[in-house]
Amino acid sequence: PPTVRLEDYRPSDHLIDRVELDVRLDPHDTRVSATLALRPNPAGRAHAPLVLDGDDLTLLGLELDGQALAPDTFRADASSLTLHAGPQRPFTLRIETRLDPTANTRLMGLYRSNGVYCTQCEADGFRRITYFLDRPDVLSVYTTRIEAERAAAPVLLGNGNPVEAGAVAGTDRHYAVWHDPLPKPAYLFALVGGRLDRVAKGFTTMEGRAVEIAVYVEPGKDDRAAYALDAVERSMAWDERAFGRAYDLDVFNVVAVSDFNMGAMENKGLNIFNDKFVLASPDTATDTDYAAIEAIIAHEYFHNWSGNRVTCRDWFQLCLKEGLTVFRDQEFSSDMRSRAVHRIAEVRNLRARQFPEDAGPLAHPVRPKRYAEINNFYTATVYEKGAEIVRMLRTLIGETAFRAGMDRYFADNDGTAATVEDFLKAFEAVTGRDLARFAEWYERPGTPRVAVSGSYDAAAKTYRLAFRQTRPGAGADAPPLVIPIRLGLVGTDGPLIDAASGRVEDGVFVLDSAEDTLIFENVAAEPVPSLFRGFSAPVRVESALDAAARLTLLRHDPDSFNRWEAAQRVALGLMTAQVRGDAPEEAGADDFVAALGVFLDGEALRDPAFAAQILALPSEGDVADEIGTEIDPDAIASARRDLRRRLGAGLRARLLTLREELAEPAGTPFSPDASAAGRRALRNAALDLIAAADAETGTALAQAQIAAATNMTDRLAGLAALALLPGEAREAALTAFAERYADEPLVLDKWFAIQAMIPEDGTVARIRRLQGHPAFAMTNPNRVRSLVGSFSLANPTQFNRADGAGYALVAETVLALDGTNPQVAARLMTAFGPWRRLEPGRRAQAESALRRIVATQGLSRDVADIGTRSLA
Ligand code: DPP
Ligand code: ZN
Repeated sequence: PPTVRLEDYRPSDHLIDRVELDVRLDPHDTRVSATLALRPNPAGRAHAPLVLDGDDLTLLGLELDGQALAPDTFRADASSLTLHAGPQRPFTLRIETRLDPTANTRLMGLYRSNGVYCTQCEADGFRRITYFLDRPDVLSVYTTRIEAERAAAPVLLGNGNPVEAGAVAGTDRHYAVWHDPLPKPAYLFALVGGRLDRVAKGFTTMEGRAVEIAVYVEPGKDDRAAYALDAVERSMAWDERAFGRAYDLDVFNVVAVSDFNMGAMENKGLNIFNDKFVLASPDTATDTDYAAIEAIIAHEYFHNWSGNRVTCRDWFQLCLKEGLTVFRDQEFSSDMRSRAVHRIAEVRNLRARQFPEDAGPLAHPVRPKRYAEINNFYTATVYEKGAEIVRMLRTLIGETAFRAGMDRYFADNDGTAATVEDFLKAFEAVTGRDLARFAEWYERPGTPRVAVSGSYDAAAKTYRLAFRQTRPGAGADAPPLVIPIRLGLVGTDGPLIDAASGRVEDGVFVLDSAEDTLIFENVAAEPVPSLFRGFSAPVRVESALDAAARLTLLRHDPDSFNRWEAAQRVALGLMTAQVRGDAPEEAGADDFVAALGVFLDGEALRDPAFAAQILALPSEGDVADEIGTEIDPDAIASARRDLRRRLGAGLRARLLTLREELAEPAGTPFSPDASAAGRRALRNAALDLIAAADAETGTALAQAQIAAATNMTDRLAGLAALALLPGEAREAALTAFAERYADEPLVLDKWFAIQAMIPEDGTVARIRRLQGHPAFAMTNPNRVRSLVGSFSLANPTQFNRADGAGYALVAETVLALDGTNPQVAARLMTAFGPWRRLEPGRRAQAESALRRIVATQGLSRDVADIGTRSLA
């Protein structure tokens, strides 16, 4: 496939100032009339032909300034429309196309989801609606008239503000006209038509604008929309407070649809969501779901400024809006919930998804330099590492300067399509700093390593910390990165060490050379260094701290993140030692159990959410990532099982008591807030460990919890605990759950996922059976991700079965899906990413599955691209 390169960027030869769309919706014969006000771009080439993008389009009519075009003046096919000589003056082009939304299984462009007409245009779906300059640096003002049969689509929504609506005389059809006054790229276009229920509330912006916020859901589900509606309101208020950003239209609409490739989409004034991230009720949504809804509602809303008002010049700049907006939604969630606990969740996610990506064949810079298929670059690297870069920038320049820089960025780039350079320029302007070297973070793939060693001089009362940074695959001449290291010293017996080093400012040391040494003066006793507090940079830290020193940090570090990190490192050390067959760390494990016991006694009830994080061991993936090569997932799973068993046995009495203490008194009304969720999380973390050590008690507790559950979090945690305990009880609970939620696809997704994650030999066969379940559908991305995605990403022993049966299952699914929905197929395939790090037998099996996919005729560009890069 042709490769697009960053260095080849040039401005469009033409601009489109205004777009008037007339869309007559019909299940199979939708007509789109697009009137485009075009003109030559002064920054483009003169006399260039006009080449409009198309994808799978049927052209019905074409007029230039009201005149039908002579056949020899243009060429049109399914994927482009070329005017051989575009006029050297402003002109109007009217294009009529025909679409079949029902046949659109790719879920890009205009399609139907459960009978609802909806659109998805990012990154390049608008060209599936009409021929267009489908690139993010062409900004236009849109007016959209939508027409449909009234009974089939009583609700008609577009971008911007509603202008007019009415009946189409003499028919059973009606129409609505929407106008979006703010110029936008085509990828932010959207429309919706369907039977939908609505919940709404008013909001007055800090500028005094009255806004009507509405959430639209499938009929009968309006009682599940309240939380999303509330999250929109809180997001609007927060963006005013935290970033001075006010909403800019009279209405803000959110629509939930059941078939959606991504989580959600930030179309101007009309966000379209995967219903999984809107619908919530205590009986159907877990605390994790509530938190995800809050975060994604916020994310899409925040795009209104970071993405829409200031958009991207080209798709290489995707992190400009995504990394920044993830950072913004993380800050929002931190303010709504517990900052420390949220930071832990962010880092868990980064390590689970981005670190492996960055260590494998699909690694790419946060700002990629080339792509064959842009849809494959909506990655953890662009999003999550992109957010970490913004966070580091704030750490480097401080909160006040950061806010000033953000204000400057919005002011200087409002209404334009910007670049990463424009972003950094704003911060250079307000700080007077040169950020050229910091910008290196955007340019190179790979997770940097920072090795740190400390030495104490008792006579001189000095403590030296030596740092050395390296980057995987970077040549000797690669410039060092600018790495902010938030740090401090902790005394072994508790009190903080108040030592000074002139090079630590506000707790932050900036490592900007390959090697450097910090010297602390007046250090009364040997300290334990607390490094990268709050995970101040997305690096791997190598330090020789022993378990005792780490347990000191668990006890005494004032930085919560590093307390958690210390416990994680000790657990990782114990598990990797077992996997490598190093001397069995009996004593080490006992010390760990004892330290957790002390921790629980002192703090479990004070901050249950944090305690739940401390109890949750690093995942099998974390252990694999730590080991790095010749990975044997069975050995890792067994080491992790052993450690969980040991914790469960050693802490049993405490965990049982905690479960009692944390139980909600009967009749307590459900609250999804962070503190109630934290109590449930700890109670369920306790259940998990108890069951790991004692199947009988675990079964009884889980069954009782399911029977008494008043919310999905507890019910599902009970089921998840049982899922790890083979036998009758598990199968009976699974059956009962499926019966109870037979009509709830989103809940059955959890049921699919729980079964897909069972770490037993029978799981591949179970999944094949479930693929025939009436609730499963290959056409629905949520179903596929729940059943097959959960398997490939969260069941390491079974996906990586030594006999290759797990790989075969996923490969088959990728191929089965590729013809209908290549985007989701390609995403599923990324699970093969770490294949080279496996032990030789599995590596060969994974490689042959990949090669089978790649050798298949007629692959989509999406899957071919992932396949080629994975094998490169
Ligand atoms: N809708 C996706 C997101 O918000 C892509 N823009 O991240
Ligand atoms: Zn986004």
